Amino acid sequence: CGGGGKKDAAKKDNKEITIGFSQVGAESDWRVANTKSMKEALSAGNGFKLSFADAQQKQENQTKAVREFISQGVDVIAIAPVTETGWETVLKEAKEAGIPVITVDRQIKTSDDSLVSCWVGSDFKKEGVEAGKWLIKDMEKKGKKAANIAVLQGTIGSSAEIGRTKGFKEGIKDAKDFKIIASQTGEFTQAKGQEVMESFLKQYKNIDVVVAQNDNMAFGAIDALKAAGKKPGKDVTIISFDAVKAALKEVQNGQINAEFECNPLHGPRVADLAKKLMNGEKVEKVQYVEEQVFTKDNVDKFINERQY
Ligand code: GYE
Repeated sequence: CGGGGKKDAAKKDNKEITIGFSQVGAESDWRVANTKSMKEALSAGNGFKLSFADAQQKQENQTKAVREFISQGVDVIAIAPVTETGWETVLKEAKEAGIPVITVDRQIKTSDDSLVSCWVGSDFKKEGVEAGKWLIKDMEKKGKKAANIAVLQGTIGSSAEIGRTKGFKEGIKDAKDFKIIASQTGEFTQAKGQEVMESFLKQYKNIDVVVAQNDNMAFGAIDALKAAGKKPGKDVTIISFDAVKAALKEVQNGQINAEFECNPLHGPRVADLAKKLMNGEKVEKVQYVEEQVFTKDNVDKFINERQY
């Protein structure tokens, strides 16, 4: 497949790749697993020297971090972007400095395709569509035609939120009596998820379904529902995204009805892309990872191998 000569040369030189990684934050279990995977794969033992920056869920911190990476003169920049937009200026600066940018997990929207070398992550819209379709089937099984749905959205403007919101609406579009009666951001955190769910429960007495756009918000919603005297998973159907181990346990014990998997283990994928870019090899511009759905019917088979 070509490029082998250069790779060997790089190995012989034993030249490490310096890489700056701007991470969203530490808002969720998913994110913590993602950070661990990135740090492990981009380690010295693997031929990397990593500068890691936690943006604490603020894009302005990411802009600063990227500028810092540029002034350090790193070989590659990796970004897990908080939001999709607002990147144009700083990405142009990286391009002018000749530093390739890999985006991972969430995506960036730019007018100029060449500002990002490649992206690897999940198909968030597909996850949302699958969740909607699953709900239609589940309600059919229960003999219910109508459903009042409350959505706990992730960080507004992040591609995970945008995709899951759009996809879910698309997934339920044929179910005329499914109504999204409430929708608000819980910022992908457990605390905010709980707070928003509490306020939903005060405002609406008739919530049949909660769609939490990540597991930590689902955990918060479960606590809020219990405090309000409701049985999560029974009185109210709970749908969630990520499928971290603690959430799979909730599927086992019936408090979450369906989990739409989102894979956080991107470290080795980014390491591979960075090495290829440095060797002048071709990389795939867009790479979606495979994921699955977990319910009580199949969760037992998978829970033990879950590392995060
Ligand atoms: O679902 C959530 C995290 O962007 C896919 O961000 C990621 C999302 C994930 O905080 O738990």
